[in-house]
This record gives sequence, C-alpha cells and structure tokens, in this order.
Amino acid sequence: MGFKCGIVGLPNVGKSTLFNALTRTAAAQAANYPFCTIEPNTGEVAVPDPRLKKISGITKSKEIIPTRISFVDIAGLVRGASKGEGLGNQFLANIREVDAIVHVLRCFEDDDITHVEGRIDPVADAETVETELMLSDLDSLERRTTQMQKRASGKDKEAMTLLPMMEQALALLQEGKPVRLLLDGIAAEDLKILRGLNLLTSKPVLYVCNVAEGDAAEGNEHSRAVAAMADSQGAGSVVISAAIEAEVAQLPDAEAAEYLEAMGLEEPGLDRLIRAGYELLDLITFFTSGPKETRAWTVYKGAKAPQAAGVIHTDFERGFIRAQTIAYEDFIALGGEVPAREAGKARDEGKEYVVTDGDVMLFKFNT
Ligand SMILES: Nc1nc2c(ncn2[C@@H]2O[C@H](COP(=O)(O)OP(=O)(O)OP(=O)(O)O)[C@@H](O)[C@H]2O)c(=O)[nH]1
Ligand SMILES: [Mg+2]
Repeated sequence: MGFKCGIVGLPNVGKSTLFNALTRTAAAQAANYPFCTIEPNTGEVAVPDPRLKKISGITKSKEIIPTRISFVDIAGLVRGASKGEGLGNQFLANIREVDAIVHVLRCFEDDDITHVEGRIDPVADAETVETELMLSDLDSLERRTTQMQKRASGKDKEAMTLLPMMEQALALLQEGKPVRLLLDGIAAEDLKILRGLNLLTSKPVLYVCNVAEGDAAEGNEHSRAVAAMADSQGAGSVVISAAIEAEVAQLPDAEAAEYLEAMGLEEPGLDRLIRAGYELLDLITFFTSGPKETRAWTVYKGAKAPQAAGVIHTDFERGFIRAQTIAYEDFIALGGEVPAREAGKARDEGKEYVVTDGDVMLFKFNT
C-alpha cells in the first residue's frame, strides 16, 4: 500500500529542504531560486512509534520494523497555476496523485532568500495556493457535472449516484470554499464517491510553518496566524525549522539529541510531522510480534481484520479464519501473549472485527 503526502506550497519556501531532511538524503535539489524543483521527488519515511520498542522488549525480537509512508516533493505553485502559469497544470497533476497535502508556508524572515511575492505573509500565501487548487477543481468539476447531468436525466444509474455529491462539491467551490469541508461527518459511501472524484481540495491538509532556527521551539507571530487559520478550517498545523531539520538529519543520533536539546526541542520536528501526516491520512497501526521481528503495519481507520491480514500477505486475506487480538495496553501491562491469554485478554476476532490502533495481532488462515 502506498500512502502519499504531497509537499506543496509557493516556490522557494523550503519544500525540498524539508523533503531532504525527512528522507535523510540529498535526493532533491534545494537552492535559492524559484522553480528549483520541476520533477517531483518521492521518498519513503519510517513512522516513529515508541510502542514498537515496548512490545519487542517483551517478545525479545531480533528486529524492529516500523511502518512507512511516502512523501512527494512537488514543484512550487504560483498565482495563475490553474491557468497554466509556471507549468501549473503539470504541477497540479502531480498533486492529484497524492492522498494528503502537506502545505509548507514560509514563516521565516531572511532578506537573502527570494520570496516570489516579495513579502512574508503565510496566511496570504496559503490563500494564493488554495485559490489555485480551488480554481482547478472548479474547472474540472464544472465540465464533468454538465456531462453527468445529461446522463442522469437519461436515468443513467452511475450518474444518478455520483451527481448529488458532485453538485454539493461544485456549490462549495462556487462559494470559494474547499471541498474538504464536506469531509466532516461524511458517510462511508459518500466518502468513497468523493475520493473517486479526485479533487485537489478534498484532500486533507496539514500546514507546516517553516520558521527561523530561533523560533523552532515557540513559533512566531506568523506561525500563530497560520495556526488560527488552520483551526478555523479544521486543518492541522505544525511549526518546524527546515534549516534545523536539515542539520539534524545529517548528524549521528547522539549528536542530534544534543543539538536538539540546545535548541530547546524534545524531538526532531520531523517526527511530529510524520506522525501528523499519518493521522492526516486517517491511518492506524497494528502490530505483529515474535522472536524474529516486531513489526508495525498500516491500515485505513475502519479496516476489518481480513484487510489487515491482507496487508501482510494477500494469501492471509483470502484464507482468513480468525485473528487473535490483544490490545496494546493489555499486552504491555500483562507482559505478553501467554499471560494475556491466561487473563482472557487475547480475543479471537472474526471477519467483521474492526481493527483498533495498537492491536497486537496473530492471524490464523488457510492457504
Ligand atoms: N533562512 C532559511 N532559509 C531556508 C529555510 N528553509 C529553506 N531555506 C532556503 O530557501 C531556499 C529554497 O529552499 P528549497 O527547499 O529549494 O525551496 P522549495 O520550496 O523546494 O523551492 P522550489 O522547488 O523552487 O519550489 C534555499 O536556499 C534554502 O536553503 C529556513 O528555514 N531558513
Ligand atoms: Mg523544491
């Protein structure tokens, strides 16, 4: 399964710097000129999860394997992108392929680094980019809705199912609002339809405030303005200094910890960002553990036990019989599988079981 977060924003705001830090590589070129990035860069990142160590402490696993998500570093968008400005159409197509958007906003002052609008105003920058995404959605949806209305009036079944959701989305866009607003409390079938429309503004968004080194711990007036905006939209925001993260990513672990402490930070901002990205994608983790390895696996919230089995191996899903399931807290508190079973905390779950975050699972299957 590939869960992808796209790194989006105006040109020259630090997207590639952040991407390189995330992936601990120099795969993306980062330099002080707009449109440094043209082709997207993709990298996989381990999702940090302290529970892995706790579980493997009990099962004495030889190896710990975290779960992973992907980040895609995309070219900068400028005003007019939806009309093709600055290769906008190509870049918007790159955004269409991701599952969630990490929107980087420049919140640092530095006269040496070019800002395409010549001023630091992250809330206005966010609006500029969001407007392009909305215009692009409006364009594509208007065309599709007209066709769909024709088909629906001819009593086409598919069209009649899709049309109500398309019309709701279109109405929002026409008011200048992102389609994301429909996600709150949406029914499962509608969510499927909405995801199928593959609109840019229906993807969940996390704002990343890229601040100067000195502001990494507390944020600054710009990042506070972004946090207020994010709150009002039901979006998330994190404060990160891409410059610090780039530095830390190069250091051996012990030195990195010292450096972070000197900056007043408890953990790399990237860990917070990766976890936030994971939540943004609506993902949860379940574990498998034995002497060989303790491993974290990813499923969408709401996944049932056979789907979880299928993440490990497609045969596991096809031949699924049941899953011995122990809640993470029970597994740790009772000291592993055997004591949990004796305490009646190892449940035998069937095909309809909805996986809970932290479940330690053992699948029984037929091949
Ligand atoms: N002072 C300062 N400079 C930064 C920071 N983050 C990035 N930069 C600099 O800003 C310039 C642009 O960074 P990139 O990471 O290439 O920006 P980008 O958003 O990928 O740019 P495009 O690919 O052109 O859209 C580089 O010279 C970076 O070194 C930061 O936190 N502080
Ligand atoms: Mg770049």
